[in-house]
Amino acid sequence: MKFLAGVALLAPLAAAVWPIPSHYSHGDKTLWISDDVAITYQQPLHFQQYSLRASASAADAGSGSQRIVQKAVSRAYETIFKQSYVPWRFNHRFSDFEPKTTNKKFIQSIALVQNKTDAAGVLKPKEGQFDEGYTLVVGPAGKVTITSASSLGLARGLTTFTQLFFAHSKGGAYTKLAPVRIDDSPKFAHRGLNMDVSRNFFPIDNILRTIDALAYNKMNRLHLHITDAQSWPLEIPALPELSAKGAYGPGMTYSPADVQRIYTYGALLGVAVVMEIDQPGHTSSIWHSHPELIAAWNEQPNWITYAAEPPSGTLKLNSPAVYKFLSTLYKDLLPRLSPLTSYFHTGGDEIKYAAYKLDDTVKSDDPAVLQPLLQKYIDTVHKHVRDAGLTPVVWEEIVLTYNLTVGKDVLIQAWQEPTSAVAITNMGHKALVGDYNFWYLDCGHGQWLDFEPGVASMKYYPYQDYCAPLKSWRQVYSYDPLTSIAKDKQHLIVGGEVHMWAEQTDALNFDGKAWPRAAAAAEVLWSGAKDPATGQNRSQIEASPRLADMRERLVARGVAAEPVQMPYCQQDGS
Ligand code: CP6
Repeated sequence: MKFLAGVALLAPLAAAVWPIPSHYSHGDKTLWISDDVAITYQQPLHFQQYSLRASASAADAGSGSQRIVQKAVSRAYETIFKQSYVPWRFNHRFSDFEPKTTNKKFIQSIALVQNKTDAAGVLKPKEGQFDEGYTLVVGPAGKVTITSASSLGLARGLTTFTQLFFAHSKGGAYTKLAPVRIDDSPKFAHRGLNMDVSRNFFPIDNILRTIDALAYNKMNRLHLHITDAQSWPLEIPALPELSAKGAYGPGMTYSPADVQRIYTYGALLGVAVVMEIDQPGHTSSIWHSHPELIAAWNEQPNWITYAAEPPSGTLKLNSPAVYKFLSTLYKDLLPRLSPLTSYFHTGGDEIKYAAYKLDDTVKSDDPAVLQPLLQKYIDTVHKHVRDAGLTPVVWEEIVLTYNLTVGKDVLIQAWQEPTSAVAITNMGHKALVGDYNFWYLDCGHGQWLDFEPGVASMKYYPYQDYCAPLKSWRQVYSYDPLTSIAKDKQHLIVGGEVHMWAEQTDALNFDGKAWPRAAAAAEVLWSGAKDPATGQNRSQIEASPRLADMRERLVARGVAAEPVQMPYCQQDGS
């Protein structure tokens, strides 16, 4: 380490604890860990004992809290012993950095101590409801204690614990950091990734792997943008024609069992799924099964007058048939989601008023005519959402562009400029941030086609990549969700999301586009953008080798994350 004296103290030994804990101190002693180390899990009303290895084959059973902790322990076992993270990629190639294998001292025990009983909805966390903070102590004699007020906090602590360990070239796993003391808690409650699975189809395993990677980065929300203009992959048993005709093809749909599997997998990892049905715009895919519900369908060549992207098409705004459709849709879908999440996203972005001039139930593009119709629409949809016990999430245009009124419980998702989050919080609303200039991970991968309104053929998709250039991990990392937010409004910034719109993303390139850049956002959201010691944005020089290390750990768990830098940078003998 030749760059910064202050960094040099920490960097050579600090394993990739990512995101960086609030308080982290450690020594330089070696401790080994055996896979039969005893684990105890203690809550006010529960006591359980097993070993790390036994956790891997334990049944998924018990209370929500027990299932969460059981899953976290078996993941820790898999991570430390099965994913063979190799330290020599990131250590001096000529030094004997590995500890001797004689006279091994072992971790003696792991105590998971939960000092409060989880609230009843442990599988459906909501902002402010669960304390994900934890304390992790590795004592000098090898006694490990992780303490938290919640099962999710213990899971976060176990995730950190795995990042202290390396696989040894002669077998076994060790840490060189003992003793350790970490006190850690998240800065923001909502730490998410928006995954668009409509523009391209993503098989389930891709979604589950993404949830796993999110949890490993202590992110806790997967926003599933599951329908849009181009395809409707979501199976609705009460409306089977929707996906039968609106999906890209057979086998490119999500069945109720698939949805259940995704939600359950997320809930047990502390990643609440926030499904979005975008509406009333971005609904052209409904036309294939219900043409009578859609206005301004695929208006060519002037699609740009009617929609943000082709094909144009929007749900009619003053149609009893649309309201009946919405009721059938939500009565089928929402009760299946509500046991496993607290949120449902009702979309609302990028409406073009001109589309309603072609809507036979409206025949107007006058905002004064449209505003009350939009208000009735959103009130109806939000009533369905609340009746199912869920909290609505909407895009910023609902309050900033169409001037609609929504409840103060609603999360308003900003995406345009820091000024959006400022305006939302000044209205007293809760906001999620994710400015496209920083947190749109799809940007900069597009081809630059000249904008040609006359191009009707979808074979030459006229998508303009107007958010180029690509956002580097440094750009993502440099974004502070509290930018320009007044002190007395900062509590309304509930968190944020990075976005992966999928016009040019599918299962083959998703991992490399998402990771490790989403990890950069994860650290901002968990640890805060500012270094408390300086009040300035965190050092990218400090973060770089740590993120490079985290990237190796993501690769070890099957995520095809892009490299941060060359191994040479950490092997150059300096
Ligand atoms: N799709 C939907 C999109 C976008 C949005 N909503 C989008 C807009 C601008 C940029 C990138 C993506 N593709 N449904 C905006 C929330 Cl630069």
